[in-house]
Amino acid sequence: MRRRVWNLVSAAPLVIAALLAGNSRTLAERAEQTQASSAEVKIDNFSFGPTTLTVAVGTTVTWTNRDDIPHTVVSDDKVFKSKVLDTDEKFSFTFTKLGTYPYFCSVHPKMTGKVVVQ
Ligand SMILES: [Cu+2]
Repeated sequence: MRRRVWNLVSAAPLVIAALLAGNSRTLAERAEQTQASSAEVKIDNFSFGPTTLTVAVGTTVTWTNRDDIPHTVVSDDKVFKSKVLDTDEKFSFTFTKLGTYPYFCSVHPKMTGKVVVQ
């Protein structure tokens, strides 16, 4: 009987450590979600990279034109539309609804990409 009590007491630090570990993982996950609230697409060499970007609801996506040629970012469904972006200019849009958002460059319609909001 006395031995059983001692086992419980000696196990307590392990339980506390496990709880602390659980808490710190929760914090790490929260930090990850915070980081996921923005994402980047680079426009270079007549293409969007990544071509398909998957983000969480509420994410702000920023496109940056790294090409030496002007491009635009225009949603197929007219959900968003940038002005003509010169070299190093940016365009941002915040995705607040689930869905798949195909887009293209209106100057070069063969340039296409897609944002998937999960
Ligand atoms: Cu273009």
